[in-house]
Amino acid sequence: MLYGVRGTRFGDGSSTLNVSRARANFARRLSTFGLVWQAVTAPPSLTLEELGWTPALESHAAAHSKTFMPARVASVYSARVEVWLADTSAPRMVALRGRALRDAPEGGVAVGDWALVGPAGLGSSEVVVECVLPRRTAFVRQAAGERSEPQAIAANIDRVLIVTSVDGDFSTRRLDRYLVAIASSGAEPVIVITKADLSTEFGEDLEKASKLARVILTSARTGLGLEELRSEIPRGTTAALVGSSGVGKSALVNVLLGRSAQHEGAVREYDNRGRHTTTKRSLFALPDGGLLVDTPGMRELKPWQGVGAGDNDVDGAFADVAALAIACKYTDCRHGAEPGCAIRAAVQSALIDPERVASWEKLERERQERMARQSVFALVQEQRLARSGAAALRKKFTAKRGRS
Ligand SMILES: Nc1nc2c(ncn2[C@@H]2O[C@H](COP(=O)(O)OP(=O)(O)OP(=O)(O)O)[C@@H](O)[C@H]2O)c(=O)[nH]1
Ligand SMILES: [Mg+2]
Ligand SMILES: [Zn+2]
Repeated sequence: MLYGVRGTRFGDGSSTLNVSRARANFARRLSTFGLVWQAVTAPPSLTLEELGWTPALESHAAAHSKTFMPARVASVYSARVEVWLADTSAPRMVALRGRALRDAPEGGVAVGDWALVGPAGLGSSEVVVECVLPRRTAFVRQAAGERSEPQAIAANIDRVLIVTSVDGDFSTRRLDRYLVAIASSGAEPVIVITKADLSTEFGEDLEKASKLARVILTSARTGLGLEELRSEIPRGTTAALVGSSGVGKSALVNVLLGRSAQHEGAVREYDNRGRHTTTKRSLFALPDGGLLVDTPGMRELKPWQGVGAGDNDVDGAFADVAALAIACKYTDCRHGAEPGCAIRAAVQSALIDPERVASWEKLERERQERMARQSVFALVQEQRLARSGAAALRKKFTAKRGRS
């Protein structure tokens, strides 16, 4: 059955009325019981579709109890999340059930995830996340520090807006890194160059960036490029802002929202770097539709592609170089002194920038190291799941025996 809370029909089915009635009843109980969480990012009242709900999510939800309500994760606080429900402007702070935490998608529950929420127990006014629904897209990186594990930055996003400023942040190498991470996310990359009011010498950066992805030149001060940026986040879609600290991500959130919802931090005078002003990932609803995720500035971005997650993400971001590599005489060509190297030939005839080749080689080397580490991580996870599965079975068995 494919049905939205407000009775918006995605498809047809005989039990649709019951589903929407059950959900409506639960929605009423949600508004009668319990405290309403006063969040900074309080959304206007949005329909499920405006929140990004899709027929695919509806069919995932159909496998669960009809009384559960779909909710979009707007902020994550370890074992609790702030969620937005359809047709109410009151966000809720809810706990995650153990199994929702345990079965969370890759990199943990993230802003933008869709969850099903329900009462904590029979007649209880407390609401909990029962499960997190499978994601359509996700921007995942390797968690900061030495640990080799994934961290989901934003989920179910249509576009990742890679933000870089004209006042010294621009780096093609860094953009390459973001593009590799986005290649396996399922989302579309757009490069947003900010603070155009601060310089007139960004022509070269603009040209380099436009070879990598679509580019929008903006200024939060003069309003340059904001209409174009808005058109990237139409109603029912979600975009995430990512980039270094101080490049003006939160300033973009504020101008697009038309109010000062996020703190903007001054950049350091000597190197124009930011001071990591934003510390939480959070969701914002734009006045003319569309949802936007603001994220804290990243010091480093190490891409993460799940083991066995399909196409190689580095090749995805470097399709031009990867296509050349296929034409090398030897399949294990290291693109050094080997005869018949198509990449070296392309560099020599100025068909490709040697810097781009160097960037590809570095990211490809990193990918191979990362895949080796990730295989270890996947194995540890598997063992952990097997242990917790066995423990759950034992508990069930003991409980059954206790009853009989
Ligand atoms: N002149 C000018 N300044 C800007 C623009 N956008 C942002 N700024 C300033 O740049 C500084 C950093 O902006 P933020 O929006 O806090 O940067 P951020 O990317 O959110 O930084 P983190 O939260 O630390 O990741 C602030 O002082 C902003 O006011 C712009 O378009 N033009
Ligand atoms: Mg910020
Ligand atoms: Zn070669």
